[in-house]
Amino acid sequence: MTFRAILPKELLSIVLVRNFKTKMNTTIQETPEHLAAFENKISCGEKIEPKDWMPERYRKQLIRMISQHAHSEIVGMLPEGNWITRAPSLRRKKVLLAKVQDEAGHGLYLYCAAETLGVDRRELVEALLAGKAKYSSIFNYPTLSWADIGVIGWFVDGAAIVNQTMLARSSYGPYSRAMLRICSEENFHKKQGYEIVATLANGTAEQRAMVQDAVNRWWWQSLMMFGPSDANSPNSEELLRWKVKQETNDELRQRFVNITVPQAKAVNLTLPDSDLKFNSETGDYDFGKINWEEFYNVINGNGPCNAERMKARRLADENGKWVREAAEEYARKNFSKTKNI
Ligand code: BYC
Repeated sequence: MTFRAILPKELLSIVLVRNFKTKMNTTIQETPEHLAAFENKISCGEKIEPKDWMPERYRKQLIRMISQHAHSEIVGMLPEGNWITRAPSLRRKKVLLAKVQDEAGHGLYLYCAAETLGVDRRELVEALLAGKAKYSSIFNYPTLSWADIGVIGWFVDGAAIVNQTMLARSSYGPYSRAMLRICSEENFHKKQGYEIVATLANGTAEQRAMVQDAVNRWWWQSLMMFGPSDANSPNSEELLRWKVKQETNDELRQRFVNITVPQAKAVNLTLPDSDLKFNSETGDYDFGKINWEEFYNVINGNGPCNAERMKARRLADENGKWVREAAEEYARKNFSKTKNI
């Protein structure tokens, strides 16, 4: 069997692109003039593109953030992928399969966006597998019932949309453009989740209890997705100055709460926060205290599913080794043939 026959076309082209990509950001010494021109471009709302000069710190911040985002998409396939075989109907199974596949696509765009900064995808993946790179805290919790799949779409994809709509205006061109497509797909994901939730909320007493339980287990963890409070966010100042982020962690978290409270009311579900109430002065919903100890525990590798997630990714990497080797060999042979023409 030829290699072309066993590899999906998309995977093959990704492997080929990866192997022949050249490093784009040649290092030019940073001078006050360079920095001033760069910051001026950003303040005029122009995008920074891969071949433009950028401070080393900007490049590092973007690699950190984009790669963590890519890892989150890939690790994020695990809690939902776990339910593909157990979805309650063929329709639900097809929709979930498509959603999980979309997340893989998001991971691939994001690794490509990170590669435009001159880093190799393999280095990034190895940092994840070695436990050195972070990914979103939310994926370290278990999916205990079918209702969790609905609530993940509603809360987790909903939170991601709030965050990523802001990132679609990011100053770095490849990241902002990747976000445009990702956000449109996330919108479908959120709608499929909310539809599952609404169906269960209007179902039997047992189904209502199941979905309320899922809401109770995912609410606070979804608020943590936006990161630490502004006072404790070491990266925010720099990212905001360079317009990688355009709004703070707390501002985005508040927007998510404001959007989600009426949606919960519409399906008669209760959000598990006795301090949640509308503040007519600010026009926001005030909410209770987040358990930051739990958050730091999870991002430091000690959440309920961190070990399980990393084990699954390491196994997938090991099982995919022969595919990568075959793809690289195919690319090498094909490239030397092209050179001989
Ligand atoms: N989880 O200074 P801060 C999806 C880390 S996936 C883990 O505020 P920053 C989906 C942070 O990295 C979408 N770590 O950082 C997929 C930093 O550590 P380092 C995921 C977190 O960068 C499948 C430290 O805490 N979205 O939608 O200014 C199925 C201090 O934080 C978290 C993204 O990745 C966290 N929640 O802001 C369904 C969005 N929060 O690196 C759905 C892209 C913070 O200094 N990323 N940390 O060691 C961002 O927008 C920002 O990086 C963050 C953090 C808001 C996450």
